[in-house]
Amino acid sequence: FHDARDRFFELRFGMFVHWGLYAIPAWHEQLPWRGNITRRQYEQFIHEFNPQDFDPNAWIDLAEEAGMQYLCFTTKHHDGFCMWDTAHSEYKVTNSPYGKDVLAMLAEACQKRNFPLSLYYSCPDWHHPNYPNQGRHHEMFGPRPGDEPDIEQYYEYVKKQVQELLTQYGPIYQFFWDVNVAEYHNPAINELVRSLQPDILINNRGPDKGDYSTPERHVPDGGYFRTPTEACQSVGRESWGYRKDEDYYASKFLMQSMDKIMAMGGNYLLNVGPTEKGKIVQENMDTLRRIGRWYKKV
Ligand code: FUL
Repeated sequence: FHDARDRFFELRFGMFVHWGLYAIPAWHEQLPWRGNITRRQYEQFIHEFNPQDFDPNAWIDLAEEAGMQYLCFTTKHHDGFCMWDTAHSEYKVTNSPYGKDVLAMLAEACQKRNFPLSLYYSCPDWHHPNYPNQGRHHEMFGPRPGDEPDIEQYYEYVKKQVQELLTQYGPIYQFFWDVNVAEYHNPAINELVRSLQPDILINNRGPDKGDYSTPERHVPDGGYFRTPTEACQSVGRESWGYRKDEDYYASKFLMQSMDKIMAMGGNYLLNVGPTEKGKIVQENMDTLRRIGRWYKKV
């Protein structure tokens, strides 16, 4: 009996990429919540997004040099901005000056190179009028004029987007939900995901339980993981998106955390945040290459 999802035990090391409008202010991917800016002001960054240096092959080259075996991309972060040409929102990359579907470009490059692609998708959505803005990350957001908080309506939007993401971009390795608000359980959505791509793996942050757990910036002190686990960690201390004054970890720190996670049976998803131009900065490239030289030896 063969289960394609057993790939999880072979693809042990992946590249996480947080990329969106937040690369422009270059402070934190949760700027509208953590920073001193209104959602309305933040949304204006769509008119500046023009990543002329974006080259998906350069990202995959670097991932391969680092020994990484797959790439997980933020299709939509909490800001609600869609990095693909969705038919269900105007707040999307194809309405920016860049105008191109960056997910399509990335998916095409991954497919050509046989490099598995995973999709990150945030349940919280600070742009969509139906998202209730409740729970973690939303303490200071009330509804805006015109908002109609309605989780059922919002989930209809999510389903339509899932349908696009899983039918128009080729085979997807994993669906990385981010932080669903616990009371909005909805098993039908993961069922939809599985019906569209039966071989997909789904993480445990979605509207229903998934296939694997996702400890974040955390290395347990000994023991081993009792269920399939993919730990995630960013190269910087402060942000997952690109940050101008980021305090980057030493490669040694990252190697040690990766080494421990893997010894406990976990996979390791290491994050970089490309700049507003679409480039991964030199310092991160050096770190990833150093990790690659070490990882390929051990
Ligand atoms: C968290 C998010 O809130 C962060 O912004 C980031 O995306 C991280 C990987 O997951 O829960």
